[in-house]
Amino acid sequence: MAGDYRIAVLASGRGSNLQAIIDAIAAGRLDARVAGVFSDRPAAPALRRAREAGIPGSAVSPKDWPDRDSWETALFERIAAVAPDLVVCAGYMRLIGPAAVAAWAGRMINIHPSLLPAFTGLHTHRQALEAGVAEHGCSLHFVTTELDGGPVISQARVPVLPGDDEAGLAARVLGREHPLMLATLRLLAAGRIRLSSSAVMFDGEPLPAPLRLDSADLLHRPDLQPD
Ligand code: NHR
Ligand code: GAR
Repeated sequence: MAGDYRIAVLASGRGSNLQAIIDAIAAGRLDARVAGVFSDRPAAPALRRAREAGIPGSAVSPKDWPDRDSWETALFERIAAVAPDLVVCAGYMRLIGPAAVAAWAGRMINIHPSLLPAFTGLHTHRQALEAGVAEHGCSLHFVTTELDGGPVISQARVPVLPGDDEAGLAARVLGREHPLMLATLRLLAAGRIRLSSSAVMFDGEPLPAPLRLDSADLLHRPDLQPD
């Protein structure tokens, strides 16, 4: 039955990844529904995008709560109330604490703008330019307590070109984030990707290397490519 797979999106800002998900579902390119959008920032454009799409949106601001734990508990209670199959962190900018990580283990993913394990944390495009790498990109990984350290599901690569600045490189990466997100969500919604104790399982086998997005919409196993 169409749209049974329920996705909750956590976003702090712009929400272009959220928009890509909303648009793909509306166009019949992803068999799922966005059950709710959640933010730590009431002014996040992601919440406006949710509203415009008729999706329930909810802001839980840390400053309205006495401490970090009570705030995060309230946020994840709201998320749990929409009964998601998957929580997608898409530009969510706060570290998620161990209780929420444990409660959603194997059911929470994050998109990160680097080829993990390279360049964790913030300002990844600046980090890539300063390191002088020839390739950069984005990764989707399961969220664990280790920041940007959870098992990587899939990646897309872009070249770093002469004359690139942070904004230009970020835009090139973002152009691959959206198809990577959609292709990966399709596999998750179809039940083809799971997290075992610590390995990513793909079609029942441990994934030896992240899936790779090599064309507009196709994920490949790099270990099975000629390359
Ligand atoms: N939480 C856990 N437990 N594990 C991860 O891998 C997470 C996570 C929460 C968010 C996204 C991440 C990224 O992809 C992410 C991954 C925020 C910071 C950060 O330092 C770093 C990485 C990421 C998200 N945040 C500051 C903090 O003190 C606040 C920064 C700010 O408010 O501007 O939480 O890059
Ligand atoms: C994306 O580039 C995402 O990879 C990055 O923030 C941007 C959000 O864009 N995530 C992080 O840096 C996580 N710390 P969006 O709000 O338009 O989807």
